[in-house]
Amino acid sequence: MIVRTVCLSVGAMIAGHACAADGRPEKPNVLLVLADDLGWQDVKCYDIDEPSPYETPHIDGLAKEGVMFWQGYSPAPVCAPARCAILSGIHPARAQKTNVRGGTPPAPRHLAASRVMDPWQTARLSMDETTIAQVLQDNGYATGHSGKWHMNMTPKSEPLPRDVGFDWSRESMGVAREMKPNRVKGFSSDAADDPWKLDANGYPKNEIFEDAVVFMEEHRDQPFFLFCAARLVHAPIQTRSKALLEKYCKKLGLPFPQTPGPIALPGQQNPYYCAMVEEFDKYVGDLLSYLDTTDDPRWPGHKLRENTYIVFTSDNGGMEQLRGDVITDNYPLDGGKIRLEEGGTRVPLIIAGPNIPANTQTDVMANGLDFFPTILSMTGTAAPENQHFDGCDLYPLLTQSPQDPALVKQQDGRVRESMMWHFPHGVAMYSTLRVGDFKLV
Ligand SMILES: [Ca+2]
Ligand SMILES: [Ca+2]
Repeated sequence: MIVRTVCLSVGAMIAGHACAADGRPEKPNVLLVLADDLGWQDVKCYDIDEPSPYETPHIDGLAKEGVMFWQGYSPAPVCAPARCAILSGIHPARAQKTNVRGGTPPAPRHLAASRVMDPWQTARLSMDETTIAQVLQDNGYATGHSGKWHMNMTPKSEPLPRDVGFDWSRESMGVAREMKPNRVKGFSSDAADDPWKLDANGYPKNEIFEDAVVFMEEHRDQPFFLFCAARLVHAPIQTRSKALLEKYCKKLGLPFPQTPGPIALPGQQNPYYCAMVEEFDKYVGDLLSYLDTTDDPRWPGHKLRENTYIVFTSDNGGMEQLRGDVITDNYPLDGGKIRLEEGGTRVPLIIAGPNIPANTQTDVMANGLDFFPTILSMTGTAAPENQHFDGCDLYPLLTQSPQDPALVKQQDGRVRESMMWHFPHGVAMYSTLRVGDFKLV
């Protein structure tokens, strides 16, 4: 066990890492929690129009402990390219990784109806790119991944998490495995052998978040980086908790569904999805509670939370509809997942941790591409030589003046004034460019 109670590095002090005054170990932990398809209006503290029935007390609480971005963006409107961009810091267009499926020769979409071809794209994280996990691993961090991966062409193909810098990885479906025989039957019970056994509060066991806690418990005696990639609140739209489904049916004034058919009510009135959002929030709360209550072996007398940065976001905007189910509503944003309008790319984003002011909101633009350089600054880790970053280091913004856009600088030193997205797929085949308060589609 390594116990550091004194500041070891003048360099770390210069970089703004308080360690002399309070004895905090110089390499803080980093927890990156990535939701799947959680929309900008799906978290209560972001809900600005017609109030949704969703309850997210733990994420709302996290927002009160750090900086809440109103203009946080994902790098892409769908899962895989956003995930690759977050881990590599490379824009999906530069990486030629712009969609979920690919890696095969382009072909016309339809021989008669639509002869347009999508451009070739890799369908996976490039083995030539360096990930944030690799760089932190080289700097002495234990690096862990739990949950969804989805950065390879097929579930077993390269790169797997261990190929790109994760020491420890447990991939699983958690509660997202499709319910059998359907979503109004096959609820969880409290039987010991139920893989989704209900806990004392009625929430189903979710392997992804339990694995995340196992990783932290096994590695808390050294600095750690944990990438917890949830599968909530992605389809299948279902909940294994009958009580939660009943709760939201009641809240919405709906009868308990007798058949698994689609819920077509407009807005944010899908009781299955309501339950999923609450479950997701509860599991995030479990991680926060672990950090809040667990001693930091590297910093006697302190809890892990005091020396852990938490980055919370979603991989793309909310999925509004699927097979007749109205899932959620990103309004007042336009569109949702798979589209480049704001609803497909704007996401909840909260960052908290040492030296970051609590209860702070900002309108400064941020992007998942920023996490790599930001985490390097948080951890005092040097960037690899010749590493290109398409995002910006948010650390000066977060720690000095979270409302000052002039603190967000590109790798070339210029203040960031624009962001672009590239999605040459689907019916629209488009790019979008945001400059200041304008957006060109
Ligand atoms: Ca709403
Ligand atoms: Ca997603």
